[in-house]
Amino acid sequence: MTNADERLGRLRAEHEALVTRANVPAATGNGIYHRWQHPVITAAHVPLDWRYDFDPAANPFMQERLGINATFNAGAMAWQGKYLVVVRVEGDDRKSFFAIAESPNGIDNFRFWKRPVVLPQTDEPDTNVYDMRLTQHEDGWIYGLFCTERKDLSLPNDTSAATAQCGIARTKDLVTWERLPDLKTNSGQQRNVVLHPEFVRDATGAAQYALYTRPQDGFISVGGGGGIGWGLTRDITNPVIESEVIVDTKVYHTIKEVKNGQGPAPIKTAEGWLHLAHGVRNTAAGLRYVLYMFVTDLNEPWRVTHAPGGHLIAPQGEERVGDVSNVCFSNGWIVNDKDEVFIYYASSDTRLHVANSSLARLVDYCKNTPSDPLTSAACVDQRLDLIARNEAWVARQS
Ligand code: M1P
Repeated sequence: MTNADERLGRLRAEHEALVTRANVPAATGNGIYHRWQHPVITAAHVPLDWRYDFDPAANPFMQERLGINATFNAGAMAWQGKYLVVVRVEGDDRKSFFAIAESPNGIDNFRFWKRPVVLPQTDEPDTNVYDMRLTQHEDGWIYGLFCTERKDLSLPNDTSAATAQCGIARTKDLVTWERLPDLKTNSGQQRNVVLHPEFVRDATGAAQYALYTRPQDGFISVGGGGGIGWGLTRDITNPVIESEVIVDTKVYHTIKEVKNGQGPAPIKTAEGWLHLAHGVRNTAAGLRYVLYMFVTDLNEPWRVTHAPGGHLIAPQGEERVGDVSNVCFSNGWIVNDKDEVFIYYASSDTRLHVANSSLARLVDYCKNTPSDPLTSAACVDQRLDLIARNEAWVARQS
């Protein structure tokens, strides 16, 4: 046996141990959701044959030839009895691509399919693609909407100048993807675009596809734009949104002061559409991304009916550190047949985690968490009210 063979044997054993490691519930949660101790997918979960040349003649030191830097921001859906995520896999070369991994229980044993997703190109090739949102649409297709990023050719001397737009692909089997034209809107930049799962009818009863958007002026800064938008298009094979209304705006001195964006496609419940989103504020240490929820009306999904104040999930402990520190981001969640909800969130643009909850818990959270009263004095009033009600409850027990 060569040194290369021996090293490959060790790599394989370590990889298998990692992929099959049981996850462990974290300490008592907040009653809303439960965190788990281990990330569900890390760069080390990526199959060895995507990274190493196994032939000792070609790779005598068994070096990693195509390294993986990070695995994060995953779309998600239930598929053939499995929990499936379409992960943003980022190579050491900074280019992201999509790859599907599945788990029997949603919390551990995630294993990548044999090959990454082969995404067809449009006439204008993508430089980078990321953050796919999966939507099982009532038209029968599974759509993947993602960010396609290209060099901003209007600024040839600025090597950081980029434009972000919404790319669209669809599939029936998650193996073969059909690429559709990129979404056209009146905004120079778009990220975090998500397809609503149902048609919305116009006054004549004609079906329209509905999309959550995030109009923005610059590549990083949303500028005067921003907020989670809502737009309609009749033809998804020629997707054009003429006008967007803002569903959920950014607000001064809140968790979404600088920008926000829709997470996964919303979940339909009897109480309305449940939305998960990210909110961003600035700090001396840079941007801080947290997750929050809101509910929109069943018949008018662009109208917010409940907006619990503050964040649902914020980066904690080791989650706070990574390539882009202090970030929680989610573009995928799954509801199983027991109405349990699995929220796949990434930390610091580095690895993927799960938090599990249930529809009943999340609806309760959205309906009964007070909204942000926007001033310190009003926040104190909220707490005084809670304390007074608790004192009255304790008194009634004695
Ligand atoms: O780096 C944090 C996140 O930044 C972007 O999100 P947004 O468009 O809301 O600023 C995205 O690039 C996302 O992938 C990334 O996690």
